[in-house]
Amino acid sequence: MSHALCVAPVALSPALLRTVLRAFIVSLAAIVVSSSTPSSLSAAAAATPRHTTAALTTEYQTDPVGIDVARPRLSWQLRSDARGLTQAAYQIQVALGMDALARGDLFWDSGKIASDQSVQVDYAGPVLSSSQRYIWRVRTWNRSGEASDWSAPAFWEMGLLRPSDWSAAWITPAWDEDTSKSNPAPLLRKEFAVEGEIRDARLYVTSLGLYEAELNGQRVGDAVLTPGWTSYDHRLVYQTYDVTSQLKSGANALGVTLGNGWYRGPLTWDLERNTYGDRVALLAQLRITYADGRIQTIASDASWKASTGPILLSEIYAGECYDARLKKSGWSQPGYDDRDWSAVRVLDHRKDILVAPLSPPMRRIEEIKPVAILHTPAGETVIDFGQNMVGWVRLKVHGPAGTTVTLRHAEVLDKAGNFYTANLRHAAQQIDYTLSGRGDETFEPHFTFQGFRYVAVQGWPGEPSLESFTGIVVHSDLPRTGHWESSNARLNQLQHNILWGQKGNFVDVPTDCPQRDERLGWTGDAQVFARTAAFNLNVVGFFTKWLRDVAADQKPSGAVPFVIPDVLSRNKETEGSSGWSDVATIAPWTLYLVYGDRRALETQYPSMKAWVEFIRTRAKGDLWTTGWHFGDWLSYATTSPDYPGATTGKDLIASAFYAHSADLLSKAATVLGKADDARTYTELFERIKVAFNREFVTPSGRVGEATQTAYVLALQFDLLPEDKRPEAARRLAADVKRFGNHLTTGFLGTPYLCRVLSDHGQLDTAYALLNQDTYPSWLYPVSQGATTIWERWDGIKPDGTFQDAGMNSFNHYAYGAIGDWMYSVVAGIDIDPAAPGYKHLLIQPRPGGGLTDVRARLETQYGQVASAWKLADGHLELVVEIPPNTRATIRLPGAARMKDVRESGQPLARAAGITQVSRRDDAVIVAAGSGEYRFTYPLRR
Ligand code: RAM
Repeated sequence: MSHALCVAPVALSPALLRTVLRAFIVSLAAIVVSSSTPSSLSAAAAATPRHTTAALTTEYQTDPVGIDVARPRLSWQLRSDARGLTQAAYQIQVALGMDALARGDLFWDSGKIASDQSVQVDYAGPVLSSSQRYIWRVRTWNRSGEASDWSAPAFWEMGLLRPSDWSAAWITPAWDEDTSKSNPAPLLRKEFAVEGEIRDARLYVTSLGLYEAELNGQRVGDAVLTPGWTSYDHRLVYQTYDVTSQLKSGANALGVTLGNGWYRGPLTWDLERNTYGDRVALLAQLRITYADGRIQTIASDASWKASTGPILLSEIYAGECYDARLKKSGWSQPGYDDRDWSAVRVLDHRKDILVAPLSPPMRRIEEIKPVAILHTPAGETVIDFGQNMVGWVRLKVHGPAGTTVTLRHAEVLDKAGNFYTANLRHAAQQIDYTLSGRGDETFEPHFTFQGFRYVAVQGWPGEPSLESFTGIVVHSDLPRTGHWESSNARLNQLQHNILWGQKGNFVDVPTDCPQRDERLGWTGDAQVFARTAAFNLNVVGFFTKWLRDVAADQKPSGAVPFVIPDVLSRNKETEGSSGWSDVATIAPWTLYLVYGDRRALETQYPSMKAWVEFIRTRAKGDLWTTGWHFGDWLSYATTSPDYPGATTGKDLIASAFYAHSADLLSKAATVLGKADDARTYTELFERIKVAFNREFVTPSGRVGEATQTAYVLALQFDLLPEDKRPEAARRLAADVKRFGNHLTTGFLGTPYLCRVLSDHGQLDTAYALLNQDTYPSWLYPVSQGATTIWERWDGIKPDGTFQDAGMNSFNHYAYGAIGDWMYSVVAGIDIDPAAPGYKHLLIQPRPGGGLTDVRARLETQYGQVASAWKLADGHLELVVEIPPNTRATIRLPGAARMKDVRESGQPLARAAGITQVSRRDDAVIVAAGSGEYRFTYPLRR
């Protein structure tokens, strides 16, 4: 077996405002006003409970250290056991220390503000200073005028706000390198003395390339693959660590290992090196504040020393080659003899691009124990982790010095049960670990990650056992917010696969895939998945950060590149592609809907507008019929002469997205109070619609080539006149049925397929698609044992062979966009665009598809929302949880008469927290305040 890596690095090589929703709200309002039998139950709601104020966050984070937002937004939650709690007023106090807060020596006091706003309240005090910590607390008043106690104090701490705050210099090892190949990872070190009692200490640090810092032999922080990936030409993130407890009096040492990462390691299928620069470098600044107020700064400068260590090669795609015999024991501790180390040199590089993180860093999130050791027909020893995962393997090994253990990583075994790596293309995903021979050795790689379920082991000293291997799951540390479960095990597996597709690809950047020589921030994939992503994990910081990179990499023409960070058309022109570049409008609007984040919308607005204006320069007669587009990527294709496949015309797709982006821009302009723009883009949207109908819609209601995606886009983007919608939906449903309840959609049509059907009276067809388990369908991969979402509907074909190895990822979240429908329609947790961020909730489950039990919950900024329904003996039970300071409109499906409905065993009229009840079609509609409600009723036959 050859250890190619060690010897010669191989040629490593939102959804939008929905028509129906709107119609629903409008008609609901009408019903509440006009219904002949409205029950006004406000008396029951008037009793207001005692409450507390808790869960304080600043810029969505708990006690963040090192932020650079000039006016941080403060949020809190109200808590109470009783129903119907809303906030009537709040007061925020900020002080420069705990003692000052206790003394009432305040930096800012908002005073009592009459407002029900409890999330994203702008700090409005004096200007904030670099490195300063601000302690804050809040109290709230309910509608009865009762105040909560003050919350427990929370804090935020500012990072380095100005380039001039950095006294550190960029440094790189002084030696020359052949940058046409991978080089060993450099170690940089510096000793310094601490004299006096330390109050606190912070390390501000970043790198060109990746870094891992150590203080006195101990790792700094638990983030990995820092500083993450941004549009490095314009924005480079630095991290701030509280290292107070890692320092000691007397001699100390700081050591940093640098890796190539995305900065200069091989990237894309062309394995291009040195994308952003050809030298790795460090920028580090340690700020020690002594008890007596003195400040000492230890900064990267020409006095540092450099050497190399055990990491001979570490690249994102290629893996790592580590020789433990080369470890420099004690190198990041004081007293280490570095006389033979090289000098460093100062590198000229910008500091005005440094920004504090907006998104949590990547971390080791969980550990997976392997389930089996396999011996393949080809004679390989393969560890099966039972889950397609992303991260790396921690191995524990004991053996003679110089033994090299090789781990290769793969997502699947082939039909014969052999290890299969062809779909990785040039990504070697290989770890070579050479033992030091000193006792039990534990190893994890450093500047790389792998996408895998199976690991082939070679060179193991003796027999490997399962205990020797642990899968370390790595991704951006985004809090889990959503849970979805049902009575159907296969749908639960689908939900699991969606979540794992997200875990595997939310690696600081939303990537298409985590395993082959790609792993790029494909805009189309991110666009289609954003809304689903926001159910599973809290992605607000993650997308806010990435959208800044979208804007940063947007071309002067307004065109948005295919991938962000843009490594495909960096320094080149590009036109973007419909459905991909529209991420510039769709994602900010999604953040606004899901998190009510007006600031993200405001920040992105110029980018949104530039994108729409770019299309305008390319459009002809209000249709976008020029340029090159990906189209409905990977839609159903066949060689059957009878049915050519589901190819939707690119002119139609591009024009539909042009309309949609103009529509979202006009909505954003309205929210932001830009009246002129709102008018301009509403008119543009209307004109595109007219042109779209003229060009693509026949008098009898056929849209384009009558593909599923054509109907889906036309309906979802609100392009058809009202009288044509039912017919379009009917034709769509008929097409689905004609193909035996199969979908034929690709990346662009799939996300909205079920939504459009259920919104337009075709719920049964939507469920038939969801339950389908033969190709093409969501459950087909599940039936093949998938543990993540596949790139293609038939990554593994029914005969067990694989799709084209050139493009066959088994961890590609795009088709997981069905998750949105599972949460918002099946479980029924939906957003009112007029009160975004779940301030006004729409709970409107749509039972069907043979399901008898569905439970979903979502952690919002206000607290937990839950919707769980059960069907038994012709009765429905719906348990709903509404967080404090929000209200909900709850639709009880299939409830014919108000008087049949019980809430916690009581008639509705007696239920606390319920303010209004009305009836519409086959449902009873309940308006409620916060609290948990248990509705039961017989279903209409
Ligand atoms: C593939 C990517 C991605 C898709 C593009 C068009 O290479 O994997 O998913 O958006 O092509």
